[in-house]
Amino acid sequence: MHILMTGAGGAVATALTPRLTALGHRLRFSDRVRPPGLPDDADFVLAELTDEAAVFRACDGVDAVLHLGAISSEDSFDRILDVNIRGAHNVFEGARRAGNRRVIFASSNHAIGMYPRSVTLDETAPPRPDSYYGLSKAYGELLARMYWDKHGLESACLRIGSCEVKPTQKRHISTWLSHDDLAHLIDRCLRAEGLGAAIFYGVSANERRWWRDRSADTIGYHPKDNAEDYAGLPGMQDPMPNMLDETHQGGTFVSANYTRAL
Ligand code: 15L
Repeated sequence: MHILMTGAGGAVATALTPRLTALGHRLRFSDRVRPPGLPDDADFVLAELTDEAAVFRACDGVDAVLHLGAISSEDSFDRILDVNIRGAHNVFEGARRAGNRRVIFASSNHAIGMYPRSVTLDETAPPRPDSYYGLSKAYGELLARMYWDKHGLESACLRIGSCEVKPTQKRHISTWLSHDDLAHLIDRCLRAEGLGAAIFYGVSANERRWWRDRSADTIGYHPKDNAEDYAGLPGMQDPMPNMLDETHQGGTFVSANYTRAL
């Protein structure tokens, strides 16, 4: 499938490029600057997410959009509003105008970060954002829902956990998503029939994960990696210094700017 990948210069996009290519997909890249490692003959469209016309141009002529571009952690409300909220709107609207088949939206566990770690969530769990960043991801999920309900644009919103080469901290024992499993999840979302407006968790086959959805049955997502294999490494048992972060799913995003009396 021919896919526009936004945020092409980011670490996750860089890890996905060879994997999605090996899975048979053709990539168009976009970002606000040309990623240094991109080959000269790569299909690249320069687009700030805030630049509606540039985003529309980037969406033109592809089958699907993989929207990874965003500010990827907490920031000021104004910056999140411009890049993540307005940017996601430009992408969904660009995909609709271009007649793209579907959008795969990189949502985040921070859309549900205020849930305690003691509960296991499925895809029906309403958002409980832990930050402006998480709020922007919840907004993206609602955009996806509206573009399906009103315009028939299919989507999968992936509530991604911690997409890292390998787990490096205790929280990752539950939240880790390997690059191979993410590529497999995206591939399944691209190939699924009748996706509608789906929400899935981007998490590997971690024994101690907090999220379980129906993605195995509905799209054939069968992750292979398990953070338990790394649980014995140094530092992997260290709790977070702040109790709020240690007890809530979003980790350090939870206590940042927290003003409620404890
Ligand atoms: C995310 O959504 C962030 O983009 C990433 O930087 C990590 O914080 C990750 O979640 C996580 O929760 O580990």
